[in-house]
Amino acid sequence: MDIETFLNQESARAAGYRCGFIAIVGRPNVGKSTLMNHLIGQKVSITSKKAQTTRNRVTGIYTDDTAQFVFVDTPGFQTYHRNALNDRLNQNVTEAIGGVDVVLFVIESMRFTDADRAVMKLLPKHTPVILVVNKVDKGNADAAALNAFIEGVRAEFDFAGCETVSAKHGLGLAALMAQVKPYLPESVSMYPEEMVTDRSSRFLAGEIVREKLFRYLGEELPYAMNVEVEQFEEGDDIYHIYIAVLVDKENQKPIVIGKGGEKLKKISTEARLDMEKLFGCKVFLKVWVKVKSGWADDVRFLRELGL
Ligand SMILES: Nc1nc2c(ncn2[C@@H]2O[C@H](COP(=O)(O)OP(=O)(O)OP(=O)(O)O)[C@@H](O)[C@H]2O)c(=O)[nH]1
Ligand SMILES: [Mg+2]
Repeated sequence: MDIETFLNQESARAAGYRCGFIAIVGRPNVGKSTLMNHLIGQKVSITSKKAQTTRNRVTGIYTDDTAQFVFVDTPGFQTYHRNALNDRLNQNVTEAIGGVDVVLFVIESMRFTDADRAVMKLLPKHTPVILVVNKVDKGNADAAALNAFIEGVRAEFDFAGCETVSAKHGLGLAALMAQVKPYLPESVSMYPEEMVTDRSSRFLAGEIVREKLFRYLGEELPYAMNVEVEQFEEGDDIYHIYIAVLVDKENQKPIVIGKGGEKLKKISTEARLDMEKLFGCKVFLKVWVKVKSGWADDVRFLRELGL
């Protein structure tokens, strides 16, 4: 093949290539982060049974020969409790909806609540919105009931399309991608092919620990906590990562640490395994608990526990 033919072929390919942004929105706990992770085939956004697991916008990038999909996972839109944290979360969502090419509005199969409706009212009028009915694996309805449910929701907003999926089990995801693709603008890719998120490894490491706190602590506690990645060193074949769990009150510390350090050990072991999978190398991880004010005491406390 001569160079001219080659260049013509290349520009023809570039001409058909698509690349764009897709926001994933919905009330807390409908499965937005699970959906994004399964769409891109990598776990970059944390998930749990508890509402408001996602606190920050996280992108997930999927690239193939024909298109690059840049998904933006958002915190579950809060409609009831007004406080500073929720205001910030909601602002994040509104901003995310602003600059994208497509919006995925995620709801749960057979459940359309006032909170869902409140989010729906904020959906953009001039950007295509696809209704994603998630968790169909729960099998809580026959086909006729599910269709009637979907018709009801579609009557309330002018959706560009609809797809029933199970994010958790990967059902309907290829069809959803196919629905999204025509709405992405023709453009060359914006991110390198191998990139799966625009978030740093350091940020993702902190998020993974936060996920384990959400999964292994009781109802209220994880909301009152934060994590701080104090050190993050990328070696050639091992990463050294030091993360502090910040709690408000002294009496919360033993709950995170658990009897004989059991709970903290479980949290850090699981976090380390997830990190090794995500970063593709060995990880040395140290997690400890810190009351925001009294960090010197913590060292003593952990020593007493033999950690
Ligand atoms: N059965 C079933 N469960 C699912 C499915 N998708 C998500 N879940 C579960 O729903 C819960 C919430 O999932 P997340 O992905 O964290 O939900 P989210 O919408 O990101 O939640 P926030 O970030 O808190 O707004 C988790 O326990 C998931 O395992 C699904 O397709 N089927
Ligand atoms: Mg989430």
